Amino acid sequence: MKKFTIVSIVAFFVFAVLHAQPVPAEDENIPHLMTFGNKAEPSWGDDDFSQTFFFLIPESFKEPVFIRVFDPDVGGDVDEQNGEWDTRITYEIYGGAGCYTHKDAQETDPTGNYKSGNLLASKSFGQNPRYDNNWYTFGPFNPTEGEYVSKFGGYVVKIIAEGVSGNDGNLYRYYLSTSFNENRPVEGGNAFAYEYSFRMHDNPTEVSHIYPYVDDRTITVKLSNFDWDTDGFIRTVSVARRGQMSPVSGDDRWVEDEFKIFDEEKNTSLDIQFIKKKSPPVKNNNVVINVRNQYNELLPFYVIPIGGVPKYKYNIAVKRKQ
Ligand SMILES: [Ca+2]
Ligand SMILES: [Ca+2]
Ligand SMILES: [Ca+2]
Ligand SMILES: [Ca+2]
Repeated sequence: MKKFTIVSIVAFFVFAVLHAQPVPAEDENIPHLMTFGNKAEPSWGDDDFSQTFFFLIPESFKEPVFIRVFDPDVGGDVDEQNGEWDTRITYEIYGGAGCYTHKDAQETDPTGNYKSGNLLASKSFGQNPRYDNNWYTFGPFNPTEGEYVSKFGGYVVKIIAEGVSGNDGNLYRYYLSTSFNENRPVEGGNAFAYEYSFRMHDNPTEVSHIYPYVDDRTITVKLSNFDWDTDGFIRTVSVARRGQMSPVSGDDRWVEDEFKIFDEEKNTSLDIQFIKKKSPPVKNNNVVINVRNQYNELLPFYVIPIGGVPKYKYNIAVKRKQ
């Protein structure tokens, strides 16, 4: 069965060639990633001031790639001010052996050797009008500078954004591109994280999503959410679930929800939906989410969900009730 998982992931790379690689991606409908300076109170919505993403580049792709960051600075437009602008954010890009496979790199907290691998590039930003509401580009990188991971059939590069001073909120996005100046998708590329720290929409009619991939070893999952400010509810949809509600956290709190995985959900993605409260609307809501299995391992959230966005299948539900 394990073999099947590997085959299905490789097949995914072969067929999912048309999507772009904005992070967050279109199907997620998440406005921005969020990382605060390390002097902020966690009640602003970031528990650890560090966020890791992995980019996947299929083995078949031989051209140089660039990692572009939108609004990398902390000031001016987009960002969240707390007193004076006094925050610095450092972006570090790692490749080479262990950048993905080291176990500390696959955890939620910035502890141990989570900066595993070779440092390929780094840059630090404070308030910087030149990159405010604009793009900064890292690279070019040769895909083989990443770590080859056979189960993905390609190379993995890691980027860590970390608030190294100050208490303001950095909002930003990424794009894995073939171009220095423009956002051009890498054919068959993808990106994933084990924990998302992000900004919800202000508009209460917008629904954001993440898509954790459930492999065939998964029996139960534990969904943890932080600092949701009691903003609506979290709903899980899958091939076998029409819409299961989970509780959301209040200010500066973690809340967990654990549930069993159905056989039909193995080797598919879940669609975890963040549905905002209609009134009073919660604005500037920064939140954190992760999902673990029964072994306490984290499930990856792919920006382009593996197997596509899952659709509830009535037939599966009927079969389950018989
Ligand atoms: Ca400040
Ligand atoms: Ca800015
Ligand atoms: Ca920013
Ligand atoms: Ca919040």
